[in-house]
Parts: sequence; C-alpha cells; structure tokens
Amino acid sequence: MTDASLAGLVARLPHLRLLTEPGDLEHYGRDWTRRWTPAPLAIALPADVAEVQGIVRWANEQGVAVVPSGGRTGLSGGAVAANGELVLSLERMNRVLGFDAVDRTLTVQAGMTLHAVHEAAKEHGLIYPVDFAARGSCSIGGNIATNAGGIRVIRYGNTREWIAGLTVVAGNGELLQLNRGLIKNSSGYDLRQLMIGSEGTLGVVVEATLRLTDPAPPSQVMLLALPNMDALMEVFALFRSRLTLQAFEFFTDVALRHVLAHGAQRAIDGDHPYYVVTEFDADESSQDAALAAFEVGLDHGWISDGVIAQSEAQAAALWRVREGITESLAPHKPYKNDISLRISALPDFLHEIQGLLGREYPHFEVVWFGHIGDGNLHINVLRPEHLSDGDFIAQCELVTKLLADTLQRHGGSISAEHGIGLVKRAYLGSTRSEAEIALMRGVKQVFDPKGLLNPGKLFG
Ligand code: 2HG
Ligand code: ZN
Repeated sequence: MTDASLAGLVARLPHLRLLTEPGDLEHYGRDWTRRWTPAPLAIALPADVAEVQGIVRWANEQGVAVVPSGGRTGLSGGAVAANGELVLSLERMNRVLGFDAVDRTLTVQAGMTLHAVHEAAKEHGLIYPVDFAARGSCSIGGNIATNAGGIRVIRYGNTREWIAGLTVVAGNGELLQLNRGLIKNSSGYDLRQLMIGSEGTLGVVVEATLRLTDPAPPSQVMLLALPNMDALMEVFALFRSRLTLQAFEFFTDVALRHVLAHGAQRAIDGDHPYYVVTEFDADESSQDAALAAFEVGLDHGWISDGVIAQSEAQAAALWRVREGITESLAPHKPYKNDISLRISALPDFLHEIQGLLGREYPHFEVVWFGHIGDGNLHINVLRPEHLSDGDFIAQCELVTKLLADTLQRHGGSISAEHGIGLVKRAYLGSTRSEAEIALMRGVKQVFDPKGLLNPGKLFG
C-alpha cells in the first residue's frame, strides 16, 4: 500500500481523522488476545455515517481490507489488524441519537460503550439488560458483532434479543436500514439478525436501535461453596425451580485463588472446589424461598457453605470475585476456550472433559468459570513460565482439537459468546456443517464481494 492511495482517501474525505503513528497502529491494531503483532496500514476515525460510507467505497476501489473496530475487548482476535488493513474505529461515533418512550427504544451510534448505553437507558427509567465485565470499554457495535452474552443471559437472553433495528454500511458502501424498530416484521429474510454475530465480515454497524425494558425488581446476591461438579447442576436445578434467577455463575477454587491475589475479598472460609454467584429476585417470599433452597442444598450435601449479601456494597464485592477473574488471569497469558452446550448435555460433557483436560494438560493450570446457567463455560489454560508463547499455543491447539471433537459429539459450540475471529476459525467445522459453512461463505460473497471486510476472521 502506498502513501499515494491514503492520499486518495484524504482527498475524498478531507475532514477524516487518520492516525498513522506507530503507537496508534499498535493500540488500534490489537484486541485483548495479545497474540498477533498489530500491523495496520492506518486508523480511520470517522465522525459520521457518510465518512464510514466514503471509507468503505474507497477501500473497494483500492482493494484495501477494512477491520471494523469497537472497544477491542474481544478475546477471539475479531478486531485484530495484523496485515496492513485499514482499521475503521467507530470510537468517535458514540452519541445517543434518540429515545422513544412509546416504542421504549434507544437509538445510538455504534461506538458507545455498553456502560454509556446503560446510563442512557437509566436516564429514562429503563434498562438495557445485556451486561458483562467489559462494560466500561466494550462498544455496543462490538457487542452486536459478536452477539455478546454475559452475566444476565439466563434472565434476558443475548444481545440479539435487544436489537430492534440496525443501520449498516454494507461491503459495497451502501447504507442499509434493517428492521427499523419493528416488533413484528414478516417480510422476508431478517438481515438484521444475520448482521448480529457476523463479526464485522458482512457490514459495518453504524447505528443501532436498542429495545429497553423495566428495571429488574430488587434482587439478592448469594455466594455458594460446592463440594463437587455434580453438585453444580443439582444446585442450579434447585435454585431455578424455586427462584427467579437473574444470574447463575460458577468458578473454581483455582479462579478464586487468582482473583484473591488480585485484590478481591474472600467471603467464604475454607477450601472448596467450586463456587457459585447467583442473583435472584428478592421480594419477601423469595427471600424465604432462597433460604429454604439453601437448606435443601445443605441437606443433600450439594452446598457446603454460603453467604447472602447484606448490603449493596457486599453484593458488589461478591460480584467482583466473579467479574475480576479475566483480569486476574491476564498476566498468565491464558489460552481461552468459550464453549457452549445445551444445559441438559452439561453433566455428561463435564465428566468427559474433566478427564480429557486432566490427561492432556497434566502440567498446566486450568481455570474453569462461566455462565453455567446458560451452558457456557470458559476454560482458561495458563501459560507455564518456562514455555514460550508459541510452544504453549501449539500445545493448547492440540487439546482444542480434542475439545472440539468432544463438543461436536455432545452437540455443542466452540464459541458461545466471544466469537470465532482468528482464534477459533480452524474449529468452525466442529460446530457448523460443511453445508452451513458453504452457505455462510455464499452470504459473505453477496454482502462483501471483494472480501474486504474483516478478511480472515470467522473463516479459515
Ligand atoms: C466472562 O464471562 C467473559 O467473564 C470473559 O466472557 C471470559 O476470560 C474469559 O475467558
Ligand atoms: Zn463470559
């Protein structure tokens, strides 16, 4: 790529903010995976939709690959630019465009952080309920690109459920208004839903109309200690049958050790192999129901100990233990798995996979945590200090192949909520059939004939 062609972009969009300093290329060229060396051509920071269209049209004329970019908190390399791509950061497009009290929708630009979306919804007495730990830095556009899930899926579903309309710049620069906020729309293919989870390979989401809802009723947060993995599923079934759950998350003693070393506070004494953080609606009757469920769990030997938060500060402290895990593991350069199963398939799968990981990773520290109530497990493998990044990843990939085969047998998915990106593209075939992948490639061809939108992501 020559400077002359960037000059062409500047001539076309004289007010476009473009960054080419090495520090900027590094900052905007990578996400939280830290596995690839960032090497983008330049960073474009459009101020409006017209500039996004101009960039995509220019990229088509010049044959330049474009990486749409949000908060880059992704864990699958979906926003990595390591091959001379132009990074198209939506960072400056971060405003609320409108609120409609009758439709209960909030229309926003794609670069808003999830936290800012939460705050904007709150100003109108409503909530946007999708939530997870990266809320302060991830962007709503990125959430849409991966159909992000998080800690409230059990109650509210994934991002997909909350998108009433999308404005998208397609691969040829054309502007698409998808679904326009309609609740019912039986008029052919739902291209909005196709865009959600497409990881920036079909178009650039520039605006979104989000559905809002009433704030959740008052809730209580409980931390439980469990004696074994089977108890996890028993306690989940017990609590779900007696309470209205807002979240049901688990982690192991290994995760706890890391998060405590990283500043979280211990809430339960003693050594226990598994923990659950659960939040549930808490009117007076459900408080009694929670205590009754707890007693039943104790009697059956499924629960060893537990605490119920007595204040908002204590609830936040309990959540910090769960939400701080990713950050506490980051210094150990973890190899991440983000797998999904039907809840009914979990018990058999867990038994099989525990054996497999124990066999294949005898010398590695393996950290389990995640959204057990959604059938979504995060298995992080920590890099031993004596291994180079390359050797470590190579060894992990061998096990991922076995994991993918096991998932396939149990009807699961190699990515629940992080996306395929670069990290999991070799395993797409374990989750999607050949026929499905061929159709997906066909769709990609229709939306992005020159293959310039986020090339290499999703497909190997
Ligand atoms: C979470 O559930 C995130 O905390 C990150 O999805 C998971 O770090 C991970 O593997
Ligand atoms: Zn997660």
